[in-house]
Amino acid sequence: SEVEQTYIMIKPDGVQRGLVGEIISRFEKKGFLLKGLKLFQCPKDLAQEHYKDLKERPFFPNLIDYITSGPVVCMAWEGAGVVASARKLIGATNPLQAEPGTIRGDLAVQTGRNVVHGSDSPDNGKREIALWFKEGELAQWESVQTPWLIE
Ligand code: YYY
Ligand code: MG
Repeated sequence: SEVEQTYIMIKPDGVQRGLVGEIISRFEKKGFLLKGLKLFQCPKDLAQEHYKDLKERPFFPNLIDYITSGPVVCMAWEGAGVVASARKLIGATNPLQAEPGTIRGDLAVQTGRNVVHGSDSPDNGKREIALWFKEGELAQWESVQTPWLIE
């Protein structure tokens, strides 16, 4: 599959619950390449833009309050097939339905506190990384692991 990028975000509950290292580790150990990383207090307008497709849903105001309730950890990860693979690592939206072994399946119990976000398509990966990161915030680098991960 194509090399692509996905936007992964540890939500405020993940930060408050001390799960930052645990969640980053899941992606790091899998073998994807970290391109961007920051702790960030999200303003309301950015949260609304990020979730604009959901703005007519009844839970939208709660969702915006939740995402802006404390700092989040913003990440850009790169790799072949990273978008779909990250969604699998994250698990189903409702943590009670998420499989054990996934981040939400292991670490969360409620949809409204599901600890992590992941882009749902390569196009949304691009859109979301452009939304959350400024020019120059992504690193250009190569990991020494790459030849041991990709033949
Ligand atoms: O991509 P994913 O996060 O798994 O779910 P979405 O359907 O895109 O919804 C985004 C976000 O909205 C979800 O992670 C929690 C919240 N939400 C909710 O609070 N209640 C719902 N019934 C559906 C989604
Ligand atoms: Mg989504």
